[in-house]
Amino acid sequence: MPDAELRIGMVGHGFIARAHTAAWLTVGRTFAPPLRPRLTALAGRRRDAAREAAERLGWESASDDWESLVRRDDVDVIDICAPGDLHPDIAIAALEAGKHVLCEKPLANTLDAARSMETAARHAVERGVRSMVGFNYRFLPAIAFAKAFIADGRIGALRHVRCAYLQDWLIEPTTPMSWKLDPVSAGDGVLADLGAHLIDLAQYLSGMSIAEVSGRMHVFTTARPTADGRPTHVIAPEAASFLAALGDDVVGTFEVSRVAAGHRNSLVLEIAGSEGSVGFDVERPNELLVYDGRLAREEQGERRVLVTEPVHPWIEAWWPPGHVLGWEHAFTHEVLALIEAIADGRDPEPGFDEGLRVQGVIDAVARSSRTGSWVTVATA
Ligand code: SOE
Repeated sequence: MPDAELRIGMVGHGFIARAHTAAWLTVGRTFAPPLRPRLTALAGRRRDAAREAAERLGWESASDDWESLVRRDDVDVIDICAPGDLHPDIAIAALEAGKHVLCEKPLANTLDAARSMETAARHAVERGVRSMVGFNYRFLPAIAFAKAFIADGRIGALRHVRCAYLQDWLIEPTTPMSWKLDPVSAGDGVLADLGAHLIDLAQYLSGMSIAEVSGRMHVFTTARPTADGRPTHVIAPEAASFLAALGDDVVGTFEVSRVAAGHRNSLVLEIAGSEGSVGFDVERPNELLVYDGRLAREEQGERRVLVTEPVHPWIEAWWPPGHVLGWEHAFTHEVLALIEAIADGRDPEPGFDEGLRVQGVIDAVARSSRTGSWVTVATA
């Protein structure tokens, strides 16, 4: 293992912070990263809860003060696992303090906030300070392999992007409010949360930008109790659907929901071209469904590719073929990409510029939902 440490400060200690913590702890045991992560400090809203989480997760210190954390001389990276309304203040303060930043998706809750973060990130690069957005699904081997497969022209000229990210944790009207339902902390709700992933994957896999959208957001349960029983009537969107034009000649259909009965965390996508298609389902994360239209017609059909060979992205460092990976392994690959970029003195991908592109699409879908018309995605 290298001598040089990369000292991490994390803001937040919810379930995604737990996934990031596992990734920081695992990356050095599985790969040979040029810098060794150290879990230096954790910050949360409440000191006692932060201290309990730090003890349980293995962080060396804990506080309720992210503003001091981003200024610590013994911290090199700030890993933001807090609600979206806090992303801009934390990221900009960290970048200005010379800390590299990993920020969970979506970049922010508004287009203007995302713009300010992307500007701060661009200025920070001039001081050798790097930033990255946590679009973790890019870092599953099957998705990275699909990206190369499509880029190699294996499905021909792209025609369709068809995707859905469906959950059902809100299907009960009595499920109480949480920060993910509050438009103040979570912006456009499910469109920002789950839609951000679909938008990023569509642009990443196709290599194209979503240029125009026509969409609709919806709230089914318009009044929910707060955790202490008080009624509340302001609920961020629980479902959204939209059509999209990508580049000049590709059509897209997108659906996200938190009330899709029977779907716990079902991210399903298909990219179809003139010569074939690739399909993915996060509930089968090691598999790609490949259709090759170039085969003789009598041999054609969708086949299952098990993406666990040593030649597949990241697999060689893990286990022998067929010893499958899970949802959490993507986060280890994500932090590995950040560590290697910092060590090499280059910008990691996806950067805040990609986060801003996604935010432009979220903003356009929300505007389309309010106006009922097609909306052009803002590009800057
Ligand atoms: C991360 O993989 C993720 O998709 C989060 O971004 C969602 O918010 C969570 O509901 C499921 O996991």
